[in-house]
Amino acid sequence: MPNFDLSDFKGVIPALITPFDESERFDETRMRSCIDFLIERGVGGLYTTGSTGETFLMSPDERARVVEIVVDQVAGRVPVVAHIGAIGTHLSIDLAQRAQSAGVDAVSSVPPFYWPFTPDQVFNYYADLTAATDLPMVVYKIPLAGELGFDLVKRLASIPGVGGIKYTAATQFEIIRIKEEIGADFRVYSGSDEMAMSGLSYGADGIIGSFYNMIPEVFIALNEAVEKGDMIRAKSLQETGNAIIFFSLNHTPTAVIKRAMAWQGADAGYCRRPFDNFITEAQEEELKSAFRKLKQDRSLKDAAFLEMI
Ligand code: MN9
Repeated sequence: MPNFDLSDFKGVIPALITPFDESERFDETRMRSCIDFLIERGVGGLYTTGSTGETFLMSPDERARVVEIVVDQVAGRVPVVAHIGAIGTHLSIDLAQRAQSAGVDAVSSVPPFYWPFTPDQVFNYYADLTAATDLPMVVYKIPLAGELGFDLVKRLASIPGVGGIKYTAATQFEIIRIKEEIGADFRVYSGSDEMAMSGLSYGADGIIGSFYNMIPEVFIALNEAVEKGDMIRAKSLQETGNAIIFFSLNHTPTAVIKRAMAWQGADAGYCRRPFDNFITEAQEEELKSAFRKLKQDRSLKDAAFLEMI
């Protein structure tokens, strides 16, 4: 039985990284310590095995095992949502059922990708997947996996069990439209970290993203500022976040995130190839000094890791 309802899944939610060791093996010890670090920082939940979790670089058995370890380590402290998306319906159903057995609170999936599936095929994919477990489903709009137009989002929302959307897009006005036309109870998670402030101020229930592994405190403060209506403070926090995000996007962002977590005492290991890593001491030192320069040039104040390097 899940510990939480989807309505408990809110606030700042890391799209959890998956630590791999120097030989690219899943590193359970590192995973457990990263989870404790994030919960101690005050995140509202965890979203496992998504893009940031390098899910498409793992076998189905590995994905299922990561989900098991996460649920075990979280031990009911915060809600856990597992991304179980794959191109094939059967494979996704299998992952969803294994995630349910592991004890997650909800599942989520990108639409089937690579081939341009028709809206009906995407609809059927989500209908089959949602029927295969008792868990709520969070559908996922992300241009990398193909377009999910507003009409299709509305149709998907009518499937019993579909409870929300992870909304990663370059525009955000649809967040207001979703709340107006689908309903206030349909959960919306803003997925572009660069636009967390606008997502939240447009009515998103939470933000799910990569950089909440690395600088959760910046976005937790931003979320609180938006809740209080302090838009000046929220904007300043978004600017700090964006300076760090845009710098990181010029490298391999997940590799940067993993090293910056390590500097804070939560060693998140390395990425799987073909991603690359900051693996030597010299590479890591170069990354640190670039961040020190960014901190100074932009007078960045609110990011914990910048105070530690
Ligand atoms: O939605 C993430 N998107 C991808 C989740 O992984 C494609 C975001 O958190 C981005 O990594 C972030 C940086 O562009 O907004």
